[in-house]
Amino acid sequence: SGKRLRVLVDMDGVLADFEGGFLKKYRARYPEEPYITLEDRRGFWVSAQYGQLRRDLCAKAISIWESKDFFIDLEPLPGGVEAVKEMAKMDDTDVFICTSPIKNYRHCPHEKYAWVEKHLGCDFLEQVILTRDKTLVTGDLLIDDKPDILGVEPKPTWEHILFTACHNKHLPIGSSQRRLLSWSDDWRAILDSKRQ
Ligand code: UMP
Repeated sequence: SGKRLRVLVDMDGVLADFEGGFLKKYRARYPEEPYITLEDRRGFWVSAQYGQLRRDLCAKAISIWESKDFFIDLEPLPGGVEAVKEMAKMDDTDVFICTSPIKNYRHCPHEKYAWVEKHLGCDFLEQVILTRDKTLVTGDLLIDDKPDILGVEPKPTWEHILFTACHNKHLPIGSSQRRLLSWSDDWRAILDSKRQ
């Protein structure tokens, strides 16, 4: 056994059901407006696809995740909380939750911490990293549903594992990029592949 393994796990779309939570609250708040089913979602940015549907729907979409209780009310994605808890108990393994808050900081950062406390426990608050630039965070793996993770560091230390989501499932995967299809997929094998 060599050095410890450091795993960075994204929150929205990986541990918390951002897409499902968004659609439910959008439809409740704007019942007369058109919407995009999860089946028809394409591209990471929900706001961009709603803006393409109709120009004013971009702002309406943004109003949903800027509202109080949006982030705390997100349901956990199947198996995510259990996987992260199991990972954290593994020998020689450090797990951090690495998540980008929205720029409107009224509710989001607070509710992200509250979500971790609610679903993973207060001890897990030690593991939270809020950053708008994940390339600056060092780690062996970053499990994230965003296809392009860019920032000021051109050579991040982590290997990005693309977590499958409604918006990225149709994307052809780059020859070198690995995917995690869900938390039922073999995440333990991906961790083991990075151990010395
Ligand atoms: N987000 C937007 N606009 C969108 C979709 C998501 O601002 O159209 C937000 C939600 C999250 C952040 O706070 O972007 C994405 O964070 P990561 O999943 O990359 O950590």
